Amino acid sequence: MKKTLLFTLAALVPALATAQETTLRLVSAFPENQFYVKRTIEWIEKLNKGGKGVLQINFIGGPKAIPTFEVGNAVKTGVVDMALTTGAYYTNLMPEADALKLAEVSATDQRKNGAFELINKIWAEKANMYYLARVVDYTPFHLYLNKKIDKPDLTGLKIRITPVYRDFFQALGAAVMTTAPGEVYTALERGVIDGYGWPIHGLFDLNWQEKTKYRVDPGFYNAEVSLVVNLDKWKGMPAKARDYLNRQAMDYERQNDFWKSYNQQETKRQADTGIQAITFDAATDRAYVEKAKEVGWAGAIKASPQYGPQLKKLLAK
Ligand code: 173
Repeated sequence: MKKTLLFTLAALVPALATAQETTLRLVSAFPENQFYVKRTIEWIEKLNKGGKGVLQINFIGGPKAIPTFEVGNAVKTGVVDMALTTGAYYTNLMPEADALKLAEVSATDQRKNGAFELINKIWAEKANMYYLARVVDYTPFHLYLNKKIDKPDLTGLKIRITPVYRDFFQALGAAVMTTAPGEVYTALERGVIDGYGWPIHGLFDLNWQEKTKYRVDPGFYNAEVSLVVNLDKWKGMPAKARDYLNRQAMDYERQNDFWKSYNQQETKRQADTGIQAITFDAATDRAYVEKAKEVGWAGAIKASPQYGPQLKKLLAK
């Protein structure tokens, strides 16, 4: 009897230990061969190595698993537990998501000035998400073109967008078309678009340099890519797993200075491959960037009269 009990206990202990291990299913809204995803997969590998018995992340895939613009809803409803995505891809859940591109305050400072708490209040209320960490920062967006312009006037041009660029490019006179990143190459190849909005980096991941002639300088806004977690999952997992995930995500976010040097390299790589910079005079540059900011916040406040002004107070300079 005693022996049997001991035997049973001995058999149960490891089972209990593994039962405590949390596994999170993560998808990426960006294509799998893209650098953000490669970087995140490396992060996951490290997390999994140190997280045995506590937490494991299972990378499910990119837009082939869940289409780019449906990833937000998949996190909200718990179809997946976590995602690597950007706010522009889930404005269907909440217009506020796209305001993070307007941040002139780094993620590190957003954690200090209350922005992080505000974001989490809104994300919880509207998207059932925990906003875990911002893993791209210090990165401007640019307009890339295949037709030359000599002033910031996009009349007659068809430009690929996401919500990030819509108000700004329309204000410059463009006709716009929304696509996921995975459709840009084909749209360029077929001549369906004359250009597109995208960060200063990452053209080469998807071979867009083959189909791109010009980049308009200066850049504008601040590309945001983040890890978000289904809120029920976040709250329901053991404290140990949650703390570990949080610590690992903070480590990832703290590497954001990396983007500063990477962006310089990528700018050079674009020049080396023959992408020409279109530049204006200093006054036009200032007006261009100012206009981006102005229409960006006007759009954010119109879409969310409740939270737009609060976000502006904490994110803008
Ligand atoms: O697809 C996009 O152009 C876009 O909105 C975006 C946002 C953040 C990083 C990269 C792309």
